[in-house]
Amino acid sequence: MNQAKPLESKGRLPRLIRRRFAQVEFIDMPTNVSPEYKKAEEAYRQAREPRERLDCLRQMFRTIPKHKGTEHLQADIKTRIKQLTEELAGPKKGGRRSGPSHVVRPEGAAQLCLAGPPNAGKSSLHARLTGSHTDIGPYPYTTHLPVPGMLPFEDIHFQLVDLPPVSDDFMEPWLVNALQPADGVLLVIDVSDPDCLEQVPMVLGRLKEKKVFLTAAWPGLERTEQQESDETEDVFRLDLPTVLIANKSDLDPDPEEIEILEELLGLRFPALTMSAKTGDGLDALGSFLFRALEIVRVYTKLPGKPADAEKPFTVRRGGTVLDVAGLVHKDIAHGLKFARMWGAEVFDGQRVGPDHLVSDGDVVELHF
Ligand SMILES: Nc1nc2c(ncn2[C@@H]2O[C@H](COP(=O)(O)OP(=O)(O)OP(=O)(O)O)[C@@H](O)[C@H]2O)c(=O)[nH]1
Ligand SMILES: [Mg+2]
Repeated sequence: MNQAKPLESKGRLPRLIRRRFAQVEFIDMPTNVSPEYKKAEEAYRQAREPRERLDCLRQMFRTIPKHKGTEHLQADIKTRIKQLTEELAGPKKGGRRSGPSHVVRPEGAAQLCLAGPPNAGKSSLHARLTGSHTDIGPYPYTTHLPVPGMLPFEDIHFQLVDLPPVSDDFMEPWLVNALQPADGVLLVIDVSDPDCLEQVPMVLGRLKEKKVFLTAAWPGLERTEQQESDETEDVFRLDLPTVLIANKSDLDPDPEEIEILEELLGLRFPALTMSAKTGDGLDALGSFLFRALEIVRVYTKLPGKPADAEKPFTVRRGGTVLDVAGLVHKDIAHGLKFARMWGAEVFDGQRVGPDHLVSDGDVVELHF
């Protein structure tokens, strides 16, 4: 079974994790919104596919109470419906519409987007890490469209999406949409370029204008920053855990450079130093992502047969037997009665219910 399908549980868990870190209340929410609206909003938070998000937005617009107190929100919802509709329609080519072109459907254990200033080496890293043929050029603005690729790590893959740059002068209007399904961001900088001191705050600022917040809060890492407690939970706010990738270390091999840079910028992102040219430091990315995203691999088996040791299904810490069943097939999840499990936290063949939490390396036999 292909492991690159964990859409259902990925849709839920990262947002749960985001909410765990948000620790905030709906304090600016108009008090008289209907339960239908709240339900639509919750569905929007969990939706990852553009079409699903559009349906949720329409439902939000239908159910939001139409009065003065919600005018801003109504306008915001309308704008997003318009943007997403256009995005889904794709470019008009001779009257024929060609579908969504800028949002990459998540595959593998998690989706990570490469973002950063022009010419930092995003595409060079993407090509080396995933074997993709994304365009690389010695000049800025080489990349124009998202390019997906898979980074292998042990027996799983992470999906890396190469993106066009963010600069003071220009940012593709669809770039923030492309970030919506991501589980995290690789913020790539050219560590040998003194301009990166201005570029990092510029990138953060431009994304923040569009309500995308790059944070140091990876679920599997110790928390290093306090979420701004006066922030209200805006349904359109997107918090993305971010790792700073200090690329081109071959041109500036001072190992302390990145710490100094973070100190100067007042940043707390975890950082990895790499060179797309020499390949130095590239190996560290897979294990970092595995740990920081708390990926849990689960191997399935049929009664009386050995486990499929080749291709695990992946969930996040906090995922259950039912989540795994959902990845195998939605009918199996619906009809799931119990599972037998083998692993570190259970005795061999233990019978467990659908809500039982899974741990990395568990083997499950689903009974439905
Ligand atoms: N020395 C050195 N050069 C690099 C490294 N990574 C990328 N480059 C060079 O930097 C230039 C830009 O590389 P790209 O990978 O196209 O950069 P990008 O960030 O994708 O650029 P845009 O798509 O324009 O945003 C190219 O000339 C690469 O060969 C590196 O680690 N070391
Ligand atoms: Mg590029």
